[in-house]
Amino acid sequence: MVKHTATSVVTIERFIIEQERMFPDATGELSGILYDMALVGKMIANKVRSAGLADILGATSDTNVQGEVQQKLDVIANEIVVKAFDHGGRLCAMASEEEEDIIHIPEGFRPGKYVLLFDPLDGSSNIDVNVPVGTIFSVFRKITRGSHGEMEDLLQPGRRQVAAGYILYGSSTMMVYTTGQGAHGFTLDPSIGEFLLSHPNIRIPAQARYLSVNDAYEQDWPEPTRALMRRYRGLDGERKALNVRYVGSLVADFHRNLLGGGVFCYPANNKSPNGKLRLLYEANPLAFIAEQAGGAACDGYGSILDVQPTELHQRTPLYLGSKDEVDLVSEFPLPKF
Ligand code: AHM
Ligand code: MG
Repeated sequence: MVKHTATSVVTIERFIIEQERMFPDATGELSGILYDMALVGKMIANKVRSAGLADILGATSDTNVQGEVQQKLDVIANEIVVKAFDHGGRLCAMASEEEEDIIHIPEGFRPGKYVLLFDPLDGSSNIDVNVPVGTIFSVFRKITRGSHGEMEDLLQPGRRQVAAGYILYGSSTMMVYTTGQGAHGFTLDPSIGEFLLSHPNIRIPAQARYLSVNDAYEQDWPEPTRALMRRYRGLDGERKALNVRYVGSLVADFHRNLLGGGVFCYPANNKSPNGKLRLLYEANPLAFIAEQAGGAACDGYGSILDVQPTELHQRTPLYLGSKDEVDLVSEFPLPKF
């Protein structure tokens, strides 16, 4: 028998297998979803890396050299995810920020016992200016009885997620995920095409350094939101100011605050009474990771993970990151619009 010597190089595959072994009844299906997500991450990373080359390589405005209509990267990323998951036998339904309706598993393929919700390329308006973007995903166990997935399976409170994570296409490509056993980060080594464990058991620093908010909306915020932001900025004399950092790509903003300590805010405002971000594709998965890393997430009224969704593309105000900063929100009575 081959004896493995101890090594500090842990591939994502090995890590997933070792986590699965802690659950003797595990069937390996959830592990399979995580591997497939890592593969999807590599495929989308590949597309994102060459995004700026599309014009140079002979494409005209809408049509490429083969006469095919050029697709936008978020549409390509969406197809990559759907094709990677629709035939694997692990999912019974999907929902994507890019698609209006529930995505069913095609006829002829065995449906599995999980559902996947995802934002294939979040922050995609940043692609044109070479700013990091990300893929976000959320997995639930099916709760209805039939073999096919239904809307009810997709509309579950975030507290019931069995896995969630994101892939950040930044200066390096990273995948961060949780299955409820801590949040773990892996960095893609492009020379070997493997995600390697680089950030085991991430803990968000309790001492926050950053505030991420788009204060161009300040004129539309209600007074309690303005007061909360003044507190974060140290303008009311109650505390030291946080540094403001806002990329405009949620995954990048969240990732920085997860590693460095901070709070991301997308408050409700007079013009967008539920903010902008989507509960199912953005807020829930990042809230699960934040909590697993010792942080928190709320919508201004309660925990994000306790919200019962009513529709697929539901928006939610979002305060996400270091626990003390998120808890501070409850001291400011934000009105419901
Ligand atoms: P998208 O899903 O259409 O890409 O929009 C989501 C993005 C987030 O990544 C980011 O946090 C937010 O939109 C920024 O919005 P704004 O420009 O209003 O500050
Ligand atoms: Mg998005």
